[in-house]
Amino acid sequence: MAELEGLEFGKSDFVLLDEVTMDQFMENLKLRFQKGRIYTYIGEVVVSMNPYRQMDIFGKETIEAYRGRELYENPPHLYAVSDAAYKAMKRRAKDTCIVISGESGAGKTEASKYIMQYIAAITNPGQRVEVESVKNVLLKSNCVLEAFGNAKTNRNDNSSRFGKYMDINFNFNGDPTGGHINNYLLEKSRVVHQQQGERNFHSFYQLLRGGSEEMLQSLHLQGDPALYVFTREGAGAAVSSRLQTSYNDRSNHKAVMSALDVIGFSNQEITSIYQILASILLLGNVQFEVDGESVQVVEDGVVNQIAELTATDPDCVVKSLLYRTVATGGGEVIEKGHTEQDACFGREAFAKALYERLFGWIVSRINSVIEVKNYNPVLHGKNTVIGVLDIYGFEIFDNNSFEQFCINYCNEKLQQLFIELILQQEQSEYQREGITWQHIDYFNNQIIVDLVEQPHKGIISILDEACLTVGKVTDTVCLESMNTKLAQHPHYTSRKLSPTDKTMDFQKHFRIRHYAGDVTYSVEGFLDKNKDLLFQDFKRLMYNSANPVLKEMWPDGQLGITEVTKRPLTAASLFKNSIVALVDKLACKEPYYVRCIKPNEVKSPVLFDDARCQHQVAYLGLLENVMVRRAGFAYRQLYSRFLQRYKMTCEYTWPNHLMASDRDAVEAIIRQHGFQDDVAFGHTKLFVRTPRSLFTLEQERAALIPILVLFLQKIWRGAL
Ligand code: AD9
Ligand code: MG
Repeated sequence: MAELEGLEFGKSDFVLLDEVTMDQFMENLKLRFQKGRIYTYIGEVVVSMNPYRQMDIFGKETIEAYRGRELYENPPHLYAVSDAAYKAMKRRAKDTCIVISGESGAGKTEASKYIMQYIAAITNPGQRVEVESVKNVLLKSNCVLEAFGNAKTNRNDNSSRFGKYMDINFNFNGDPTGGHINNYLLEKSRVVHQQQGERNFHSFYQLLRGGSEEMLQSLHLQGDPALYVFTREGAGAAVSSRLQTSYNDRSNHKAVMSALDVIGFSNQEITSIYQILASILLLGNVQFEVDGESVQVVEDGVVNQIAELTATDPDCVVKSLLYRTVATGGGEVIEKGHTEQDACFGREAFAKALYERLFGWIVSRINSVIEVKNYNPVLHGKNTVIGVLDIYGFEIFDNNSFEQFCINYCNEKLQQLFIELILQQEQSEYQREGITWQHIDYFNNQIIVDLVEQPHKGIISILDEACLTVGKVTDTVCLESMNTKLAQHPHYTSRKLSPTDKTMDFQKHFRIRHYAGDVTYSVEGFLDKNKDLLFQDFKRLMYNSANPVLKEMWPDGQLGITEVTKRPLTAASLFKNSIVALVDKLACKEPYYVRCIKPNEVKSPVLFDDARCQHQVAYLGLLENVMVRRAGFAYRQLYSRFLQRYKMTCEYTWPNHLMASDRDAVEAIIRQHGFQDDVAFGHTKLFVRTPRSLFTLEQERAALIPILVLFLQKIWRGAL
């Protein structure tokens, strides 16, 4: 348990509260926030408050103070947990992961960057060039991914619009040898539309405001976001963060260009990235008009520019925008002209897909640079991993759509993992080991996870079914079906089920009672977003581009219309599968948790909004976490393992014991050190309440080892 801070700063570990009540928890959290102490532990879990101001606790000296130290030796900090994850990985060859959770704007992305900086700072003392280069790419990748994957929302000026899980690989020395980034569902609908007060992805404004005149000219752009339909809505939405510098579009453009270069993108690749961005902006300005029976493009000039930027034929671009190739029942292939509505739909789908593929390609390019190369387990030992998860946080907007549904489902899954790992496993282990233990009740959100993902009955299944039904199934029809099938579910409400609720329209809305609060979703656009249809003509157009970079992003464009799979997985199912895989990946690692809390809605560094904070503490299950922890034990180990490590610290067990069992021998060690009140003896394991006892044993062991080595050397030399 962390100490080393005066009591005027409150308790540095919630486990030390006099009584575990919500009032005491909140009092301590508030006091610490007001005193500038943004981190507090619950055992090994870090509760982190967003300070909304620059703190001077991330410098080199602080890093040095935490390097190699135990959790309780310093005041609470992200660095201490990062070090714990690193030590577990290095000493015990364990794969570990750091899971950062909390709602939108709570500070997850900032935390993930500090964690990575810490790991980079404490590794590779020998300054080996290849390791330095891996670290450099890992750090620089943040800047690029934020530019392309983050945007200003009404919750957060730099909101992650994609999920990121980064594995860092280490060699037996504990130095990073590579890494891998997994990205999850980018919110691509933002490319074509933003809510009031929000912006498109940063990358567009960075290019328009930061690109040199020469660059913009070559891209057929003018440096004003108000000129482009896709950036017009967000053009006036100033990013008013207190950390002004990090949101300066112009300087960020420079930083991204230089990061791309450092990571190893070639000039041609960098040019292609910006050509694609420009093409998307220009696509937004393509207009259609109805001319008699057919639909035409209003202005050829823009289309010619798009063709030039994508290295394609202008006629083919026009054709893809106005026609679609379809296979008839008889196997005949024909071209069918779009209606104006279809043309607009196609153009938007194309713009979104261009951006999504560009983003995916950037991630895979970064991965190809940092993937572990020439790895030989026999030569290099076990390759261990630390994973860092920074994903979009739970969000509620005025208008919540398919994207919020996916994001919030993902947060339900992560909460479920937390419950499984921290609360459930802990309790069941005590039961299994026969340790006296008082059961703690907590809300298990599995019921909400099921509501979303259960086969046949869950919302995703109902959506998929509607998407696969031939004929015109509308969003409203799908909503009807959900309302009927889910009428009994305690976490689902339709307007019909709650007829007095005027905030819901029965043709449009449904509500889910999430673990973190009630969210009303507008079903409009759900089916289209779930189907995620992109006409094959666009894919073929891009595959036939003379630009090899672009061609590489569209391998499926080589398929003929009759070869295209008729029923690809829907967006929701793909997302579900990727999140299930993520959870599996996390579940097999030793987890460390950072639980982020947003102090207020107005980005103030001084305001502690009691109600908002208490709500977060409640739904994150932090109080239950303290209870479980307090009733519980910080450390546990199999008797045989414990004995092996510490037998040298006790005269009755060194070099071998004569007792009936390992358990008895461990008891002898514990008694000799006077720790009997701090432990409990399970069936197969020893449970230690506070880490301090363990720390004493570790210190004794460390002091004895040199004496032992000397002793053994003498034996070998025959001196004894
Ligand atoms: V979202 O789910 O991606 O929308 P995050 O990632 O939880 O969200 P983020 O880390 O982006 O939130 O933090 C939001 C803002 O809070 C940052 O842009 C900073 O202005 C501010 N912040 C967060 N953490 C810190 C910090 N440790 N020091 C200073 C911070 N400012
Ligand atoms: Mg974020």
